[in-house]
Amino acid sequence: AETIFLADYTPPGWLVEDVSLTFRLAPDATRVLSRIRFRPNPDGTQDRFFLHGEKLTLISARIDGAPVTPDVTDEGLTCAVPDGAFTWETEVEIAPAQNFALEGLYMSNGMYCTQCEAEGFRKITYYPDRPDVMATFTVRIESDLPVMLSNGNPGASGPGWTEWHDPWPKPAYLFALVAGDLIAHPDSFTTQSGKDVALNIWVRPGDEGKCAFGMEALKKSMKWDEEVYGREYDLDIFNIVAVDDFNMGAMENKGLNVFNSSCVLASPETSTDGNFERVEAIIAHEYFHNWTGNRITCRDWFQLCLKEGLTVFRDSQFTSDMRSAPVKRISDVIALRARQFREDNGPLAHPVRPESFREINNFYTATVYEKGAEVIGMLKRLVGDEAYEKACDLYFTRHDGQACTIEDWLQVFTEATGRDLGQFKRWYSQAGTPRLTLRETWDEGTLTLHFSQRTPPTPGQTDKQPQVLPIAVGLIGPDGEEVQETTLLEMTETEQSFSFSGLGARPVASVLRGFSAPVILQRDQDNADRAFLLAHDTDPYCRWEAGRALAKQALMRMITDDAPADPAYLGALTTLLGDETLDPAFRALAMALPSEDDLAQSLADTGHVPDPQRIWDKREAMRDAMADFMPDLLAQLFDAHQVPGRYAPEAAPAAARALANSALALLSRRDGGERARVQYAEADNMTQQLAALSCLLSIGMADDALGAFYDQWQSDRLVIDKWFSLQVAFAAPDQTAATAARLAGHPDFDMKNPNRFRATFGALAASPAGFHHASGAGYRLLADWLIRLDALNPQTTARMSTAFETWKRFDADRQDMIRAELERILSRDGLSRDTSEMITRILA
Ligand code: DPP
Ligand code: ZN
Repeated sequence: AETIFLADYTPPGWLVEDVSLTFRLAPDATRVLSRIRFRPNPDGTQDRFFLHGEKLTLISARIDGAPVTPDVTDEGLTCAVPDGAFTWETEVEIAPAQNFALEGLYMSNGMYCTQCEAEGFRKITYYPDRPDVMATFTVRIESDLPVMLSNGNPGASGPGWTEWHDPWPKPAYLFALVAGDLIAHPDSFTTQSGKDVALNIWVRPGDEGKCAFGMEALKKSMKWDEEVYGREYDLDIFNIVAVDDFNMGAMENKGLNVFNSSCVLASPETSTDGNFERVEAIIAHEYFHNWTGNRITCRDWFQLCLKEGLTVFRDSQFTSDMRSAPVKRISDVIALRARQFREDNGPLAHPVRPESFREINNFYTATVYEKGAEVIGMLKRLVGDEAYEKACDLYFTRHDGQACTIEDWLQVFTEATGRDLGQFKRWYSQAGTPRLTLRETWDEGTLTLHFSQRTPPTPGQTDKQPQVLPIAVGLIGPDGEEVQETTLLEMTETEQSFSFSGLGARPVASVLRGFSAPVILQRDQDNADRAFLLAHDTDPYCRWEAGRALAKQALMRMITDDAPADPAYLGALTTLLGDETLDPAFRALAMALPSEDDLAQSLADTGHVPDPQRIWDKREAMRDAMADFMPDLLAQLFDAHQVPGRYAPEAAPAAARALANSALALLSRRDGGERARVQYAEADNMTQQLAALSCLLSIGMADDALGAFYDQWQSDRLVIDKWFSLQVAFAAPDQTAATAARLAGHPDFDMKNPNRFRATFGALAASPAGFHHASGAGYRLLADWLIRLDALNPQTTARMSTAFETWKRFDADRQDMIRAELERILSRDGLSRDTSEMITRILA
């Protein structure tokens, strides 16, 4: 298939007035009848009438009631059509039970379900499947299943049929249909203007007890969007459905969100604190799409960040308001570095708004989502909160009901603020992570910060222009008092200096506060200044970052010079951990070491060839050193942060558990697993149970607990996913691949279920020492399974092929082995467009 370019965009030749669909559901032969009213688009040309359609059996087609014979190919059909408006009708047949790609209409445990973003609707019927064609939909579903749902408001129904009508024009990617034997967890919400909205979370029988938390999250999200963005819900009903087989996290279909069950179901017994937080965030994310995505959608798929970057930014604001803002910010930075920086610094680097693709599913990336959200955050920081609100209001009023571009989004900011955003726009077009270098000079009461910025070349982009960098800075005096509050420096040049004068004694600069721009800050700072900031910085992100820099420095020296664990780092950490004024969640974050992947990247950046096994060994050695250095403090932290009483998933008790369990992980290295065994036996919630199991696994003493865990939870799919992934994650590096291979032979392994596949092979890919083991077993195993999965589910296969994206960091032997595996995958007959695009880009 050919490459599609942003520059080639042309408006659709015909627009759709409205659509009526009838579904006669049957697993192997579903009939879909469509009635679509087309009219010529005055802004387009009517030279060729083309409708997308894939894997459809065309039964009949009519124009204004008269049969026609279109030209049908693998990708769609063309047909001679009359001038002016006309009504198009087709009947097609599809086989949802044979659809393992999980795009279009498919089946999951006997339930019918759809996924149409980005281009799944064309597997349901012939249609102009592009987001700039928006229409109202009326849907009739015929089946003998008790529950039949679609977008919008419910219409008439009778025995064996139900109708739905969605009054809001939408693109086809927001279409959804669900039918099955489902149970509702019902509730309601009254909007700010007094409209009652019926709410339901629909689940399979047996999962009813896992809906209450998601429902509360939904109501909080609805209220928050009214209060913070002035956005009210616009239908009589909002349905969420949990489905076990799903490629992504969730999908914001108008009025009928479909969720991977792992992102909506939650109960104290089966879900961890992390799961609860994730459910809350994803429910909010999908709900917020109702305005940023649905009411205002994307003109074309190159504009994906228009809805995703903005909606991720909105859900992070929501989480910050519901929980701890500093902890959310630090967690987001960790995730950004782990996923987006990795992508931005490898062969898959692409701009936030890509300019070409072969398969759009491959661009649902950390860059589009997370860097896209960072770009919104920078914009808000640069224009200020008030102007941000004004610009958003203008966006919502001006573009309601439209399919928009990044230009439309930036234009409302230009108008609201009078700012020229020309240079800022580079954040959307230039790939790669800027390196921001800082040098400081001090001269008689004046501190000058000399910055320079440079973005390394990325595929297809060799020359980079300077970007607008908002750099938040504060100054801390030698006595630990802040002498300069946070101020925003705006860097626009390649090199630029900023001075602070009238200072008594030389302060320590706290730079990039709140992680004010998604850059890699390179700063020659000595450990004394880092320790000082760790002790005194008023900005939680910079404070955490100072500790991380100390830890990283210490680990790098252990890896490159065989240095012992740095006592200065251990001492500074001990002081921080013992500071009872600090949020336990913050302390838990401070205790976590830089990841293996992070260290590998830093080693590669500084001219070393990372050895994954050595990185693993030295991180283990550091954790042993931590356990040895502060045994009493750890025991005290563990005891003092036990949470009595009934489990609650709120931020405060979760923070206490996070700190206690971080302490437990280190304590277990010295107590033979004694505390973990007690905790495992007494746990009445999954957070405590899983933390204890992890500790036992990490010291190789989990055999009994693993068996007991399986016996206890074998009927709970989501918990058994954890059982699969933990065993791989905690295997010794020389056992990782063998463990994943063994689990893939377990009767509960089902490659058709993306969650189970990811639990097993995602965990392999996320264990660098095991995946990159010198034997090459990890590479071979993953390649074998990617080849198998590609025949069924290209989207998940392509996503998981990113496991190989860091390959050029490693030594020649590893590179040779990886290249051989990638070429083996690429040489397969019938390899999907998704996977072939990814492997080709990774190899390039
Ligand atoms: N649009 C979805 C989301 O990010 C992904 N398919 O919410
Ligand atoms: Zn989204």
